[in-house]
Amino acid sequence: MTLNDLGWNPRFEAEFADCYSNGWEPARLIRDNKISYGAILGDGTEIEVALGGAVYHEAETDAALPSVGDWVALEMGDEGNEYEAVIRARLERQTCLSRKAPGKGTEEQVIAANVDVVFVVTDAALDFNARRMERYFAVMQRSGARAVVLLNKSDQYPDEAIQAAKAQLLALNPDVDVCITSALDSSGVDALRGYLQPGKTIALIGSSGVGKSSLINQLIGQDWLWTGEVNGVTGKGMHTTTARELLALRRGGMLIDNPGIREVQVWTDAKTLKESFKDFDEIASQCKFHDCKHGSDKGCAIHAAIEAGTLCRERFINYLKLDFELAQLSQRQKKRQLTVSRRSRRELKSKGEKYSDKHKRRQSRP
Ligand SMILES: Nc1nc2c(ncn2[C@@H]2O[C@H](COP(=O)(O)OP(=O)(O)OP(=O)(O)O)[C@@H](O)[C@H]2O)c(=O)[nH]1
Ligand SMILES: [Mg+2]
Ligand SMILES: [Zn+2]
Repeated sequence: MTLNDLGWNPRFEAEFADCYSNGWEPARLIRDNKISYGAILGDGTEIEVALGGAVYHEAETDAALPSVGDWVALEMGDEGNEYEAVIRARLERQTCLSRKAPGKGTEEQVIAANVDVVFVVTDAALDFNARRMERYFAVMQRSGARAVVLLNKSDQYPDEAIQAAKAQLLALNPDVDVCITSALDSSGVDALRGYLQPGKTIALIGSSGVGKSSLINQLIGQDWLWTGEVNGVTGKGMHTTTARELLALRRGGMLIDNPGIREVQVWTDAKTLKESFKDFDEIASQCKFHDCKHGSDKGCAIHAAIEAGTLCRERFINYLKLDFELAQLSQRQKKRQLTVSRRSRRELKSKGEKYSDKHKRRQSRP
C-alpha cells in the first residue's frame, strides 16, 4: 500500500513540504475515538494517535478539528508512550461533506473529509422520501463530492416501485447516478465496484437500517462490520453503527461507513441552494416582477407553472422551507457573533474598570 492508494495527491504533497522539514509523517484519519484517533500510514499500518495541543487550540470551531478522512501531519512518538504519535497539523480539505449539527445550534458538523463519491443509501418506498433526498442533494452539491443514490433492498420491492423511485430521483437531479442494489442477494453490488478506484474515497450515508454496513460487507466480501437485525417493535437496528470508520481496501479504494442520519440539516449557503434548484430559478426569471415573492404576486410564473403541472408543488414548498431554514440559520449565526463580541467587549470593559480602580487607588495613596 502507498500514500497514493490512500488518496494522497500532488496538492497534499506540496502543502506538506514544511511538515517534512519538521520530520513529521503524513497519515490519514480512519476513526474518531473522541479522545484519540485511528490513523493509517502510507505502508498500511494502523496506529492510535493523540491530538496535539496547537491543533486543538487553533481550531476555532468543532468543524475545524480533524475528522475521519482528514490528512494530518504526525510527530511519531517514542516507544512506551501512551499514543504512538501526535497530530501536529491538519491539511486543507480538498472536499468536505458536512451538515448543520442537529438541534438549534449553528455549528457545521463534518461527516467526512476528502470524499470523492457519496453513496446515499435508501430504498424504493419505506425509507424513500423525495424531500429528504433534495436535502441530501443540497448537502452534496456543496461538498464537492459526486452523488450516487442506491435504492437498496431491491429484493423487497416490486420492479414498478423501484423504477418509479428512480424516475423521481432523476427528476429531482438529472446528474445523479441511481443504482439498484440488494445486500441480501448481492444483486447490483458488482455495478458499485466501478466506483471503487485506487485512491478514491466513498462515503455511505442514509437513515439507520437502510443497509449501509451490509453493502460494505458485500463489497469487501467479508462480514467486517456489524449489521443490525431491525427490531420489530422500535424499527431500529440492533447492531447499529455508532462511529464512522474508513476502510482501505486491499484491492483499491476506500469506504467510509457512517452511523444512520436522523435529520439532514442543510449546511449550505443561498448560492448553492439556488444551484440545486436551477429549474426553479429559470421559471422564476419569467415572473412579471423581478422581486416577486411567489406568494400572491401578479404575473407569477412559479404559480403558473404549478397550475400547469410543470413544476411540482411539493418541490416549491420544500424550496421555501429550505430557504427559510437558511435564513434562520444565518440569523442565529449573526446573533451568536453579536453576543460573542458583546461578551468580549464587556470583559474588556470590566478589565478596564478594574485597572482604573487600581490606578485611582494607587494615585490616592500618599
Ligand atoms: N431484505 C434485505 N435486507 C437488507 C438489505 N440490506 C440490509 N438489510 C438488512 O437490514 C438490516 C440493517 O442493515 P445494516 O447494514 O445494519 O444497516 P445500516 O444502514 O448500516 O444501519 P445503521 O448502522 O444503523 O445506520 C439488517 O438486518 C440487514 O440484514 C437488503 O438489500 N435486503
Ligand atoms: Mg451500519
Ligand atoms: Zn413569482
